[in-house]
Amino acid sequence: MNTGKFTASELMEMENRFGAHNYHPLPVVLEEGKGVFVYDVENKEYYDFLSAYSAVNQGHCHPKIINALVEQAKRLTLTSRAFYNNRLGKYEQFVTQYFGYEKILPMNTGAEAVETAIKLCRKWSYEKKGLAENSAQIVVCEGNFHGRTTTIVSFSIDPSAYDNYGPFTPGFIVIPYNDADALEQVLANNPNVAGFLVEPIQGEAGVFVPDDGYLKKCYEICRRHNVLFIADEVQTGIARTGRLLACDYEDVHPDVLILGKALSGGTYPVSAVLSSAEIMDVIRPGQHGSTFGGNPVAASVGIAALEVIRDENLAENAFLLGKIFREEMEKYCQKSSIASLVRGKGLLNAVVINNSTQEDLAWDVCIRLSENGLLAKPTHNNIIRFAPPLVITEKQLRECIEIIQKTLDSFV
Ligand code: IF1
Repeated sequence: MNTGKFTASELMEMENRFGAHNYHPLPVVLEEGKGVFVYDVENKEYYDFLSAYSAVNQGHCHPKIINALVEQAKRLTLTSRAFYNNRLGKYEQFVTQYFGYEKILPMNTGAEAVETAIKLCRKWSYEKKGLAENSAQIVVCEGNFHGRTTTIVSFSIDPSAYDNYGPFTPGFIVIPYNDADALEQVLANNPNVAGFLVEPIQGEAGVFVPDDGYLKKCYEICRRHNVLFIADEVQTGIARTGRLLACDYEDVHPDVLILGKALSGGTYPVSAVLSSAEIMDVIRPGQHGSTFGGNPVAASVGIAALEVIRDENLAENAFLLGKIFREEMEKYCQKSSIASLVRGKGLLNAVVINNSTQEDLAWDVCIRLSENGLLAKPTHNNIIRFAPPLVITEKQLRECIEIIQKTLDSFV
């Protein structure tokens, strides 16, 4: 029977009892992952359609990335940036060439990279654009999600993200998403705007894809007003949406690019800010940093993770399979009374559940999906995000579409 192993309910009880209640997880306790699959403590297999919020694009425990992690961990893990290490320079050269930038500033989490971009933008605006001290404004969008720090939640419009966390950091202007005219107006009327921080697709908002041309228009407006176009591709980047970057769809090369999550294939916290030398050089020694940022393990893992994306053609796979997913789900939604619509790009998709008869129906759908061997999580009550690892095959995807449709059918 139970040979010293904890049961699922014991493990959940421990988290509930000793952990802060800042999450409400689905009642599934995982202990292994391989490719598109995760396994719970009873060895039940699931397709992972969350991919750790798009961090595990390369699939769970990708052997090449794990090998880079383990081999480097055996040699040297951390030096701090007080000294050089033999991995960082190679990584910095590799990443900048990979994404077409001159400079990278390495951090760990997505939120730290966003914070770094904000600081970089402000400093640039004082030292290059010539704004008066402490006057810089950064324009952000309604429905944004950029992380959890006090400054970042200062410009969230989601009460659960900011309620009772004040006082808040000033210096942000919120405009509607997917509205280039609103950006034009605010820049035309406000000479103190330093940057525009935007998600190419809003993930947390429910996978909200803006109109074609929106990013390009915004980029051009920023150019005209000498405002930095800052793309948060923490979630959309690294092949998730069917191109290496979601901005690639519109040939937009952000002035400042923010990456995280899949930059390590989900094996380690690795994030980065990329930019031109002219912008990045405003930060000089001692003016920004991190104990762990740019450590040798992160550097080794980062190279391996990006090589996997390229060598396994994961952007193409996400593009093709994403099309199939939306085509099949669109057909299904047309005749379903509980699935209203599907939207997304590449393998970042969401299905909107008709919750008019039961408010938390999406939660129940996700519970039943897990019973049927597929993990997904609801967001905003009635939206289910479907984002499998990009290594998924067409055959597997079609099997998953069937699981999803059968599960939805069981609620009619
Ligand atoms: C949580 C969502 C996903 C992000 C973008 C920065 C960050 C994130 C565009 C910060 C993080 C997260 C964090 C996670 C849930 C998650 C999420 F549902 F909230 F929106 F992915 F869909 N920019 N996204 O999406 O990165 O500091 O977390 O490394 O529970 O907060 P981080």
